Amino acid sequence: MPGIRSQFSKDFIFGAATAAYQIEGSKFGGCGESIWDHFAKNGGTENGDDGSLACDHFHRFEEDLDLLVDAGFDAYRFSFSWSRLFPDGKNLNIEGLDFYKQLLDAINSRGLRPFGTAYHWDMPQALGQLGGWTVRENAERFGDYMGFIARTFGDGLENLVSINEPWCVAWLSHYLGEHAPGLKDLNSAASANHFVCLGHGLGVQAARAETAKPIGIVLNFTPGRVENRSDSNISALERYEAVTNTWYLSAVTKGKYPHAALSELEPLLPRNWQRDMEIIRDPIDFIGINYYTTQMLRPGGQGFPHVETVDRNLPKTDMGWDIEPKGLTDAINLVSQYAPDMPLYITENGMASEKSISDPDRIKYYQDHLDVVAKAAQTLPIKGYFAWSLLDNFEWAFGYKKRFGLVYVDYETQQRTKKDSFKWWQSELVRSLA
Ligand code: GCO
Repeated sequence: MPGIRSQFSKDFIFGAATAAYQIEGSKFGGCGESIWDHFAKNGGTENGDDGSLACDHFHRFEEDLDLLVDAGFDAYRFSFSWSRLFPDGKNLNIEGLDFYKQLLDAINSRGLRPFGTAYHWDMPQALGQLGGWTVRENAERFGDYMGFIARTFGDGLENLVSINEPWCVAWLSHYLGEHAPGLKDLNSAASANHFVCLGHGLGVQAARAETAKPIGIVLNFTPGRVENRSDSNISALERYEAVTNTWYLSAVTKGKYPHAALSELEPLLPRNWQRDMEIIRDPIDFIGINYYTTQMLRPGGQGFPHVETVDRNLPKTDMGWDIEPKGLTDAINLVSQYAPDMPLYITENGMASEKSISDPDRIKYYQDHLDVVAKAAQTLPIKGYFAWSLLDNFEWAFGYKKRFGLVYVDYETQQRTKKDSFKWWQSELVRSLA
């Protein structure tokens, strides 16, 4: 019986994804304090959990890479920790440099294709203290940092992503207060919404000067739904889409912010923001799509974009997120409207489940979402799919309570155990080769 690969073109890439702070262990190797260590210390996370030990991947990366090979994956998506490389935001940490050199060698020597991300949320706290993403100087520092990544590691990478999920970096962290630095302030969110885009643009320019490898961005999408197309529902949906799904997409592909959000945020944007839009839309080579869920909305709620979510009778993940594979089709179509012909990757997709080793719910989630991707890939340039995540890991504000892994991690012993979903991937990918 043919496996999953038979539904895709021969060069379609399958991989799994992780992020530095969620797995490495920030107490090792001269890593500096990041905004996430600081946020955790100040009560921002469940149980006070933090990434100081996480999955101890810093010491166990060889074993973890063997798991990827064992599952039959082609590629590994990981991130560089800004705080490990530049603990004080300025000076290079040689131990950090050596760690990523070893990691890249170990990925390449196994024949895995390394998809690197410059920023998956662990800004050095020293820069957080200077205003984090709400100030221009840090967008400029990010540009320099990404240039460093491209210069130092570009040869060993398949491609390089600037920023993972700018919506989380800016909106979730500065307006909804759920991620570091935990602000609930529209002014800060508006500044961060612009400077994260500028950081991306400066990073792309700096990296372009250092490497010929493809450079892109990873955006997350949570398509909105409304119960009917009344005028008030439609305008609520437009405001929500503009701030959640199209702000960054439109900025990087067209150099414009969407009107339905700009109308409210413009007075709060940094002075002369318009002058940065050319940098922000500097051409990129691919877009990564992260997709987990959709939301049913209605007008209301406090604060911009003046919507509230409505509970639906859909199956839910352990995060409480509705499972709706069609949302991934919508996300793909949205991106391809803004960027026709742009190579796309599904850079994250997966679910939290409270089940430990036997996780049939997760297998079904992957099957249903892969079906959707296979259909879209018949007509659109979708080049690969990455499961989130290889390992159970530090799920940000939820600490270690939520498990997204294909591999179960016992956080006491650091023992890794393959879940059924891991074995499902393995049988699909191996069967495909037969
Ligand atoms: C992301 C996140 C991951 C999360 C995952 C599940 O890029 O969204 O980066 O780090 O763990 O999304 O919430």
